[in-house]
Amino acid sequence: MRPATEALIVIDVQNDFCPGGALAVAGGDAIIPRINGLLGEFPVKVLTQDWHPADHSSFAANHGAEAFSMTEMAYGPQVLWPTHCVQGTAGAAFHPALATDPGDLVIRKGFRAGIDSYSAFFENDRSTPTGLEGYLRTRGVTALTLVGIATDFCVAYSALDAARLGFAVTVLEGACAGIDLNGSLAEARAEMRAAGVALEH
Ligand code: VGL
Ligand code: ZN
Repeated sequence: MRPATEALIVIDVQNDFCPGGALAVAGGDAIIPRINGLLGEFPVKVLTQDWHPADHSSFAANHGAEAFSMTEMAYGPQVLWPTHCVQGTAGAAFHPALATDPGDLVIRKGFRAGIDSYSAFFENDRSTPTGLEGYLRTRGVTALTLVGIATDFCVAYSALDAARLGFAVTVLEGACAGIDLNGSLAEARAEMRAAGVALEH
């Protein structure tokens, strides 16, 4: 067992991000057995869930736009995604192979229609908090290991925010799956490295 100061953060292992889902990420389901094993090693375990209302502003269909095109939001550029992880749908549920019972906390994000939320810590304006920082700090956590989907979006944004907040951050890339949209994976890895995030396999 890892020390009491270490938390595992499992990002968005949901049906829509796995093969067959609305925003399927290649290999999204293949990482699940490893994650299930890791859940037994950490004293603090948090699962996140992307959780959008049907009228969410990150959905291309709500703009009459092509999926994976770009738009400009008040907080900066935003990818327009296929409709995914709509609250209460099967696509938003955790993948059935994921062992969710060991989780201490499920944190939902992206529930405000007007703003996307990749990070487990802040909305995409990088300032509206989800509350996860307070949860981790009040439990005495100082070091985080991040796994899940997608390496270059929700995992990377979470890792960068966590590093900025002063947590020691490791991303286990072998337990992550990436989207890789227009070089986003290489860019995310470079940004994480520059921020002092440890990229391990
Ligand atoms: C994610 C795109 C849209 C993710 C969530 O979990 O990385 N990506 N919503
Ligand atoms: Zn989303």
